[in-house]
Amino acid sequence: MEFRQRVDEVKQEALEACQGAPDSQALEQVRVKYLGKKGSLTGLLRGLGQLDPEERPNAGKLVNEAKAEVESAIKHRQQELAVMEQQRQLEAETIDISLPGRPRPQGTMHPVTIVLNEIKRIFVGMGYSVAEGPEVETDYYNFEALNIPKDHPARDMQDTFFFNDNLLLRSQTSPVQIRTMEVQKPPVRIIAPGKVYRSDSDVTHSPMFHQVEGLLVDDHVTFADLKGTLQYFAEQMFGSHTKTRFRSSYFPFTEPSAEVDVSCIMCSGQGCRICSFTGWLEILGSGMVDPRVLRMVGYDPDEVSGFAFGMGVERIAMLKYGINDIRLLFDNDVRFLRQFEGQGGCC
Ligand code: 2U9
Repeated sequence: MEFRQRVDEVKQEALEACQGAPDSQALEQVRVKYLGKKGSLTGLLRGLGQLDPEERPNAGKLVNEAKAEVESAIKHRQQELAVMEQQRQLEAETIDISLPGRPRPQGTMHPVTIVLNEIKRIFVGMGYSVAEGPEVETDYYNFEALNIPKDHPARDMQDTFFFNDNLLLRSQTSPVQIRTMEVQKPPVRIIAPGKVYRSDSDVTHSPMFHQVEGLLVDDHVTFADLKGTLQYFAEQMFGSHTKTRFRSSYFPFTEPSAEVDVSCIMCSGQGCRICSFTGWLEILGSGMVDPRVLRMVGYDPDEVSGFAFGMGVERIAMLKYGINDIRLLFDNDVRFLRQFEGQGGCC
């Protein structure tokens, strides 16, 4: 067979093999088979020596041209295969965005947070500001400024956690109101929500609980203002049919003082186990700010008067949701907490 024909045949065979290579691995085998060290086109170059000397240059040119054509065909096929392989990979890795997502477990609002937010909403709606202060307090702000001097029997009304003679964990949020009045002239209209601490623990008491106290000081503030404010609060908190009852009481920082009951939210005042068959539930304490407290912060009790009130948030939550053990509010058992799902809006 003539040399030119032999070169053509091998080249043709190589070009067809190139085109038929299904992937880059097969294409590499084609390259090795025809252009590798022991490849057939390389073999033809080596065989040039057996030709007549005058035929060699032409024959060499022919083989080199055939090699170049096959190399170019391999390159071309390589590009084609790269595109195809990428396409195949993209299809295999495609994310099905129509698949529904896996739902993540979502927390719920804690009942104390729900009630705390509700109390804030009601008083902010009446024009009160929210004030906060430190939980570690001095004896002066927690007791002295509230008309509870050392050795006063009222100091025994609650067991306080002391760090030393002067520093303590606040047993009420009243220091916040004292601090506010020290830096602000009347009118003052604030609520002070926050954690308070008392050495007390049973089904209705916890050593840490949340209080909201309120204070309003202005010209001509009367007990009637206090009654109207707390009646409105009770209706907003427990429903528009709720009645209130003011029973006279004693607090060192208010005079006169009153404990406030609402008509039982379980039996609407008919009498049931929850209200011990009285028809009433105690929800807070209140009174007119004692003139001595006003004087202590530099106010003139002949010029201004004020009312104050205080409530335990856990107690309100227990009444509102029928919870009979305060510890449920602190255990964080999800089976308990899930019962408040969907209440209190978004976190
Ligand atoms: C200032 C003046 C007066 C806040 C008040 C009460 C009555 C009260 C209790 C309710 C349940 C505490 O959490 S509880 O145990 N509080 O009965 N608190 S009047 O009076 C103030 C506060 C600040 C300057």
